[in-house]
Amino acid sequence: MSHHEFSGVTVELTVGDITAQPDADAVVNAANAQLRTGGGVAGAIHRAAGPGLADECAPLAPISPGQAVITGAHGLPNRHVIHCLGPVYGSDEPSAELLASCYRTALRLADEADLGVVAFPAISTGVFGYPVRDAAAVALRTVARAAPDLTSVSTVRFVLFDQRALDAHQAALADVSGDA
Ligand code: AR6
Repeated sequence: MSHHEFSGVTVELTVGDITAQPDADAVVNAANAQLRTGGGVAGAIHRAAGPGLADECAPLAPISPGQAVITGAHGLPNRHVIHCLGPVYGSDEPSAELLASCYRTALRLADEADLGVVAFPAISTGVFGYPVRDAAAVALRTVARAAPDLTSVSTVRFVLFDQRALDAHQAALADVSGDA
C-alpha cells in the first residue's frame, strides 16, 4: 500500500474490494441516479449490504451528477455508505468538475458525520467510461485541496480494483504530492 499525507490527512492507495474494508467508517458507492443496485461497485455494495440499503436509498433518489448522499451501511461492516453519482464520460459536462464535486461532497458529508476513515472506489472509471488516468488526477487533486478543511476525516483510502488503476493513482499521487 502506498500513502502520503496532505495537511494531516493520510491518503492510502491499495488494490482490493470496496466491500471488504472493515476498518473504514464509510465506504463510497459509485452509484446510479436512482441509488439502486447495479453492476460494478453499486452491485457489490447493495449485495453485501442487503435490501435495507435500497429501502433507505429510495426516498433520497434521484441525485444528479456530482452529488452525494449518506446512509447507513446495513449488512456492510462500516458505519455509513456515501453514494456518489459520477459523470458519464463524454456526456455529463464539465466532467472533471462533476467528478471533483463527488469527492469534495463525499468528504464534506464524512466530516460532518464525524467519520475518520473513508474508502473510495475509482468513481466513473467503469461503466461510466472515465479514463482512469484522468479520473485519478482529478481525484487526488481534489482530496489534496479538501484536506486542509477536514477536521474528523484522518484517512482517505482509494480501493482500486486492479493493478492498472493502482498505477494510475500512484502516478497521480506522485504528481500532486510533488506540487504540494
Ligand atoms: N471494489 C472496488 N472497485 C470496484 C469494485 C469493487 N467491488 N467493482 C468494480 N470496481 P463502476 P461507474 C471498480 O462501473 O463507472 C453501476 O452499474 C471498477 O473496475 O462500478 O461510476 C451503477 O449502477 C471501476 O474502476 O462505477 C451505475 O449505473 C470502478 O470501480 C454505474 O455503474 C468504478 O466502476 C456507475 O459507473
